[in-house]
Amino acid sequence: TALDDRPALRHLPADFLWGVATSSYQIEGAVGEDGRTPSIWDTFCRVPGAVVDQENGDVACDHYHRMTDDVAMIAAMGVNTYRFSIAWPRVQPHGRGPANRKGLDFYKRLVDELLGRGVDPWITLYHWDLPQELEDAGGWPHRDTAHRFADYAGLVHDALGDRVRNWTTLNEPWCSAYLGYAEGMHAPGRRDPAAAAAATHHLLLGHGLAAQRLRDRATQPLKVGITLNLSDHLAASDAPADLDALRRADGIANRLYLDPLLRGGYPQDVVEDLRRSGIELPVRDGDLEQIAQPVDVLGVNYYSYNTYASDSSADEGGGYGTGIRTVDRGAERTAMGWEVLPEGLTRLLVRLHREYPGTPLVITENGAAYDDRVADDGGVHDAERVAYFRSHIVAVDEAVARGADVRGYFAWSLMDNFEWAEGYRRRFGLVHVDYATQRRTLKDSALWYSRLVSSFSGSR
Ligand code: GBH
Repeated sequence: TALDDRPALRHLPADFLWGVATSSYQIEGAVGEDGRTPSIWDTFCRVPGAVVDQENGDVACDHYHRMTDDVAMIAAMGVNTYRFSIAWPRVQPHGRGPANRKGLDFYKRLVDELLGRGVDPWITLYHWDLPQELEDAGGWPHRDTAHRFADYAGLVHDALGDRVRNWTTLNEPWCSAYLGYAEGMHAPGRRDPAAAAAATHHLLLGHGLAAQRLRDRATQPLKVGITLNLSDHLAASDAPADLDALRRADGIANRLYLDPLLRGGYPQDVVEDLRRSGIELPVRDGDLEQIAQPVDVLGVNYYSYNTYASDSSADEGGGYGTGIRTVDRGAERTAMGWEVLPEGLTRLLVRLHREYPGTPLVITENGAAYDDRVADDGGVHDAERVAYFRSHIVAVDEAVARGADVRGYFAWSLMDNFEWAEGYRRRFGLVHVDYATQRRTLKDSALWYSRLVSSFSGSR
């Protein structure tokens, strides 16, 4: 059957990590319980028109109350690692000052459940749910937030550092900065390109400060990294204007983050592009060294890539630069409208290996949304998602064949959840969630992935 159609993965190492991923606001619910305060997403969801159908994360997958069963489900799938994020407003409700013991207790129990079932926890400290009080004080465009983030990282480490080895500081700082502060599509919903640039620098500084804090406190060998949303985009033609559109988009979305982290400084061409629009990155002495301290792993989130053409009438909203148009390649699209282009993942990983050598890579997210329904036979027959995962995992194997140092793969997502501005209508899960009853149903993709990872034995 199609469920047994598993690819031969000849190049992945024997100790390759197979995981599933989630994030706090997207699954937990229980937003007012045990001392949690509102995050910028709780606030943003109340803004009319911000989220499809005015939905919010108040209940989400009710994971806060169903954690034990959810961990049993993860373990039953046979994966060896689980990536989740900590809700900052749960564990440090005012964004500064004392920890909230009840909030930390939830994550201690989660970690214990995982370890007890042989699943390694992979913690993300920040997946977009900034305490609202810190946004009120200026948010990421404000330098102090970077220091608050480092303190918060230390506080989480004090509670979990004896048992958790894998630490990711930030998830997708481009999304926090540009979708949140320039395009207004994500919380806090601001539309100010200068604020987005300042947020970028303070997110990266916060990463550097937090990474150092974790290492200073470590009582066991830790792996510290950051996760970026990355895509190796293409130009529509070799015409200089199209190549320049590609350069600018690649600069804002990829190199503005990769270069300071892995090469010690911001890309000069992007700095000049920003300067031309009157924007200066708020860099102070010592910041670049703080940001550039070595990371043990670079997390890569990949969904698709774009092909860009220059078009003075087009405005992508500023998140990739202006005067740039996205070209339709005619490929199959997911329910998000993103084209299914697995070869882009191979190209991206090989590029990272060549241009930023020496940093091990882990795919921290990859997946697809489709309009799933529970069928009459009780199953969810998501053949397109199986095909998506299959082709992208083969693309990773191919990248390793070409020299990329890829150590693991996390499917996005464990289960259907709150898909940010898209609300609940977009389903990324391996597991289907019926929100009326909170009933979980393994989709065919979960069964397929489970068989793949359970039978995997690598080549080396
Ligand atoms: C991730 O963000 C988030 O980390 C996660 O919480 C979310 O649920 C998941 O993805 C699904 O949306 O250039 O063609 O790839 C997604 C970040 C960045 C992905 C912009 C799509 C543009 C389309 N997104 N990207 S493409």
